[in-house]
Amino acid sequence: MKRKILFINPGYSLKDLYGDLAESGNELPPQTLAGLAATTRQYGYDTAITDCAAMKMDMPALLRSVSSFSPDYIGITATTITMENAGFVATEIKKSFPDVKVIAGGAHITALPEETLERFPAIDVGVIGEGEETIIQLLSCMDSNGLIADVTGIAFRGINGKIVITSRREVMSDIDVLPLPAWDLLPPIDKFYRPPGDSINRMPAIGMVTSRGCPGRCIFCDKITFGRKFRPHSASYVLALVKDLVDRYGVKEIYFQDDYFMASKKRLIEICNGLIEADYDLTWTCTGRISSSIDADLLHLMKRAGCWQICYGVESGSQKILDIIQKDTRLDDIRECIAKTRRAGLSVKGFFMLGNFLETEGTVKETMNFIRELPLTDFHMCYFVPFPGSPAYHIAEQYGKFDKTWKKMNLYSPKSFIPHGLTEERMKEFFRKCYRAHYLKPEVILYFAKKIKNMRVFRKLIASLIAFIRFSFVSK
Ligand code: B12
Repeated sequence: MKRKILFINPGYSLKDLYGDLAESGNELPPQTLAGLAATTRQYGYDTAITDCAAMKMDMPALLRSVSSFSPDYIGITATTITMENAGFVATEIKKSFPDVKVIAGGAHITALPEETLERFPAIDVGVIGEGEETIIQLLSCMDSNGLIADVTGIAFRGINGKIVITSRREVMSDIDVLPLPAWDLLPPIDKFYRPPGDSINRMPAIGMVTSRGCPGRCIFCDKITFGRKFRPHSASYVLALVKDLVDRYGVKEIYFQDDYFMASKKRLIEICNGLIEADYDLTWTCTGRISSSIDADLLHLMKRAGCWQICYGVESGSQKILDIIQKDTRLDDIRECIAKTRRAGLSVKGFFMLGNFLETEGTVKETMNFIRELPLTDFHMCYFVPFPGSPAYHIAEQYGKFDKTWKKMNLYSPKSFIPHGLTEERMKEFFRKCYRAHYLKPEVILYFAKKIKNMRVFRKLIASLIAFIRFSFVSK
């Protein structure tokens, strides 16, 4: 009989993830689980996904869904901030279904496998790093009651309860061998997912990554899952991914959320040419990295291919901060790249971080001035958090007060890291001022007013606006 695996995206509250900005927060189809599920299905496992986050499922509903599918294995995904919840889900499932093997993976367990297994005895096995090859080797080993110590890339409890960590699995050299994500196992994309109103113009929409690894040296980024070598899907694979989403799910907009979507100019040109040729009713946005390789021809081609916005990681308006976080960019390069992108007729969203190492009132003021100066159409700021797995995690105590409690590692609340010389209150105040510096610019208000083309966009923007007002002027 076919063995069964149920993947779970544990629930979490948007309030926990996005704080006072929860109303403008988003829920996107989890590519992580759709990808892993496609792999286990390809290897003959009866596979299902329960996305508690999207379906707003409580524990009794989740336990009912486990009971009705009756899996042999449970696979749970978690980042640091969702780990407590994932551990709770594992614990409750184990209480009701003690024979089910619980496997967990993701950014958090990859960074802290030992601590996580010690804290949550209900997790039988932790998968470290890239998951597709490991889960197949692990399941086939467990199917035949083999020795899981022979499986590379896992953490588990040995005979005396001591945590054993096997050797790290090499990352895949060719990720094109992976099957297309099993989006069909998720709840319907157009009904259950809530993309960010400001970053998505049309529905149904999806966010996804098309590459792994990033050569950047930024110390705030957790890169221990995929490493620093850029390993992209080929342009033809990406075009197949897009075709599948357009043809089978009616997707009208895609947000390419790769760490470095534009890293290969050759691949990007091929993707754009493929999209122009296919002539879908599709628009898209992507992440970019400030670089001199971005030229007007490329930007115009992207626009012709349906791109309407590029999101750049600006991070700070202080060169001193950019240097300490190893962003490898200069303020003038940022100015030039953003101006070039706007000249090509594309919108630009700037991502910023507050409370970096060496941050002072002076550097925050530089950032605020930079926000006012740059011709950004959209803006996003979060607090700097030294996540496990990032280089910053190991040195944060030198630069400020660092609370390593997992649940506090939230990018929208300054509870985890406060640089020397600043306080939580001052950080919150600056945070609100930065948001105001952008969203109260007349040209930005006009930009958003022009976006109101239908009731859905209107409702989403109003909800975001109320959240913004409450957050900028009312909340403390
Ligand atoms: C896109 C993205 C988002 C999107 C998610 C959209 C979506 N479709 O779900 C949004 C914007 C919503 C988001 C939110 C957040 N994100 Co985010 N996000 C990413 C990003 C760029 C890609 C994630 C992705 O889809 N990767 C592709 C999949 C295939 O990779 P993966 O998830 O790592 O899964 C692989 C392995 O980890 C493993 N695996 C994972 N789960 C499991 C489970 C099992 C059972 C097994 C066997 C294996 C396994 O196998 C998978 C395949 O190889 C990553 C950085 C990156 N490059 O991965 C950051 C990243 C995951 N995010 C991060 C963070 C911090 C957050 C937030 C906490 C931010 C916040 N609000 O405070 C939230 C948390 C959301 C959550 N539910 O956990 C950090 C996590 C660091 C950490 N130690 O926790 C990362 C690593 C960024 C970074 N470099 O620092 N994020």
